[in-house]
Amino acid sequence: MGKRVCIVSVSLFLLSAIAHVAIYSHSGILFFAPNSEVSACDIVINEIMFDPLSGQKEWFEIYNRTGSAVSLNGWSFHDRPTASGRMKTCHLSCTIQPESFLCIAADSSLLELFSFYSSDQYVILNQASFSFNNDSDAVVLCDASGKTIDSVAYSANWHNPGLRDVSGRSLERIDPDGASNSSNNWSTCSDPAGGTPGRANSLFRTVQQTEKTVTVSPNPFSPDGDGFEDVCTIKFKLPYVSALITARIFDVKGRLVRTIANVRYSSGNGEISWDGMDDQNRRARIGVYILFLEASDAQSRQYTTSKNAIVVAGKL
Ligand SMILES: [Ca+2]
Ligand SMILES: [Ca+2]
Repeated sequence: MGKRVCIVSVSLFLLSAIAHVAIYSHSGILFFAPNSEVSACDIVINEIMFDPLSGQKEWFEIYNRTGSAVSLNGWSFHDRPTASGRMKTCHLSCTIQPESFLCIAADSSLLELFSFYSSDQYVILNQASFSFNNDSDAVVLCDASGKTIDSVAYSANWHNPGLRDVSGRSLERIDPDGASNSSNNWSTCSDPAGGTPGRANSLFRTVQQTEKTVTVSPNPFSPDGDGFEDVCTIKFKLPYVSALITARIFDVKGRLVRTIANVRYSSGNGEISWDGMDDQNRRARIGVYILFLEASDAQSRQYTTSKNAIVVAGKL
């Protein structure tokens, strides 16, 4: 039985390599999808971790913009060639699912930091030559014929200028349909984990928000620990890709009750919550409070504020 599985695997590999078909399984059934000609930017470079934390290695993520699985057998990627034309090339042998993300990692260290729903979301190459420079470099993705499908020549300057330390944070593409090499289409991942390998980017958006909205729900809320409406969620949509958020709760006399976010880096569409406790970890009294939210965008150098009333309710 094991031998038959092995022969079938080898046959499938050869078939996929020779005929450039994508072979993928769904619910235990094998599908064969011919790789109709893959055009430039059908597959895009979507996220790059070029300056990982110590003990971690580089990775990058690609996104399949098409509705078909694409075999990457025979594909390769390389970094920026030196003046003498030398470059580090790594070869691929895998498949990317339709409208899906695939993280290509130098080694398995990222599995210590990031979780994946499925092994379809990443490939571990274990190729010693896989690394990218921290100041600037390029990621060039080529198909089996050597045609460039996408390339990004990034710079560390593409990170959000409002952040002091960006090591361990990836650069994320904001819109997969947007330009590959526009610094406006890239910025620092806002996910607390520092990256979003194998899934949609924290900064992903296709349409730029033009108006600011802040909603509080439930409002009133009753933080009495009975499991019902104990926490209120503050959702904000800002006209920025990302922002530094400060959110404070004041009582009606203007006294600071609680700082719930202090210059926290966030995507422009984000949320924070208040559990009804004050900064001394005491439960806030029943009454009306004011949420004062400040958001600054270092990239556009814009700043906005909003005020919302929040009512803490409870049994008298
Ligand atoms: Ca590096
Ligand atoms: Ca991602």
